[in-house]
Amino acid sequence: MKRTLKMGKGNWKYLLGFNLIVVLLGTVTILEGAHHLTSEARIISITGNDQMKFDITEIEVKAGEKIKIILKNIGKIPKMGMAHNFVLLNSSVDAKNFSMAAIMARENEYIPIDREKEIIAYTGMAGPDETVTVEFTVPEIPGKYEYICTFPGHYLAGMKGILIIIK
Ligand SMILES: [Cu+2]
Repeated sequence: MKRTLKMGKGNWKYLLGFNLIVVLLGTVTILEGAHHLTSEARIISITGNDQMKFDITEIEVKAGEKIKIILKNIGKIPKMGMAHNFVLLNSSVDAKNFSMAAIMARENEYIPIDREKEIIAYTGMAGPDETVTVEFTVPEIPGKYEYICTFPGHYLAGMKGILIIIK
């Protein structure tokens, strides 16, 4: 994943916090990995297109199931103007509000770092013919969790879906 961080006066604190999050996420991943050594992640393949739609808008999973999302951008429009990601939000998060906040996070592939606790899992941005993936364990709490693409305007255009967690 390519990241560009411009270092300004106030950015050191931000960068430090970001590094801490990366270290914490790394630790969690290692612990998760040890816990699920015997179970392979179930692969769920999704496409995104130039019409700003996911082909799959409903995914049913078991509580605590390990899954791997593979998102392919099957469009043709250059990445600057059209790219897609998969961002799974916590069940209580207002997705529309979140997508608005994400617009400001262009330098971080439209993932607002200050709202990272509202995110369960996310991929990088996929340009045309690119594929991005994320592997994670879904929450233990059954319910409906919304996933969206945070490229500006895509949520409002309908680029979203529901992950349903069942017992
Ligand atoms: Cu998109």
